[in-house]
Amino acid sequence: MKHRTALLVLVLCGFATTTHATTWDLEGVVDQCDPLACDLAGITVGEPIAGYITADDAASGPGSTFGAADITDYGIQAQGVAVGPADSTLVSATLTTDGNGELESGTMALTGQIDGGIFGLIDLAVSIDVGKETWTIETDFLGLGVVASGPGNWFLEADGDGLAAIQDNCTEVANPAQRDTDIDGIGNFCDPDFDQNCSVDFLDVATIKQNFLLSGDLVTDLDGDGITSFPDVGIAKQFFLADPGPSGVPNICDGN
Ligand SMILES: [Ca+2]
Ligand SMILES: [Ca+2]
Ligand SMILES: [Ca+2]
Ligand SMILES: [Ca+2]
Repeated sequence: MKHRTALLVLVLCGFATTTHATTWDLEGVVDQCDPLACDLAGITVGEPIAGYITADDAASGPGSTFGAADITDYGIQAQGVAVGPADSTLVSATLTTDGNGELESGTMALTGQIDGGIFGLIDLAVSIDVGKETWTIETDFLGLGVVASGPGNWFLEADGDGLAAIQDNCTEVANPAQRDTDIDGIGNFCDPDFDQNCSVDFLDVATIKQNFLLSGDLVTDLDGDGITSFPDVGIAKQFFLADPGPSGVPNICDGN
C-alpha cells in the first residue's frame, strides 16, 4: 500500500488545568506496528509515544483508586496521530496510585477515529495497562486487530507546574505562564539561546550583557519579572555550553 496520507495532527486541546488536579505523563515506545496501518498513520517502530492523564486531586491523592469520572483531561500522541477529549471517548478507567501519588496499577480504555484518507474515518480503540506498563491500539478496520503496541511508563508530572510534558515548553522548570517571548516553542525560563542556534554559548552571554538592566518583555528576561538582571544571568549560567529546553512542544530545536 503506497498511499500515504497526511493524517490530522490534532492539537491536543486540553482543558484548562486547575491547581486542584494531578497530572501524570506517559513515556513509551512503539514496539510493534502493523505495516499497513502504521503506514497510513505515519507511525514507525522505535518512535516514542507520549501522553498524559489529569485527574481531580480529591480522587487521585496518594493511595487512592479513581475512575473515568475523575479524569478531567488526557491526551495520547504518537508522531502523526494525537487523540484527546475533543476527538475520542474515554470508555473506562480504574486507576490506583501508590503512597507517593504515582500511578501504580489499573487500566484505561479510549475509542476514537483517525482520518484514513481514501478509507475515510477509521475507528480505533486504545487500551492502557498501567500495572503492566503497556499500551495497545486496535481497530476492526480490515480485521486488522492490534495495529500498534509497546511499553509505556507513567510518571507524576515532573516540574509541578500542572502542565503535562507534551504541553509544557520547559518540562524541567515550573513555568505555568509558559512565557515564550521569541515564540520558538521553548519557554523563556529555559531559553537563554537568544541567537537560536540551539546552543547556549558566548554569543548568548553577549546578548544578555547588552540588555543588562533593561526593562521590558525581552527575550533576555528569562524569569519574567520585567527586567534583565542578575537572576536572569543566574538562569543563563545553568545552561552555559548546553542546549536550551527541554521543551515538550514543537520547537525550533526539534531534531537537533
Ligand atoms: Ca514547565
Ligand atoms: Ca523561546
Ligand atoms: Ca545560542
Ligand atoms: Ca528577569
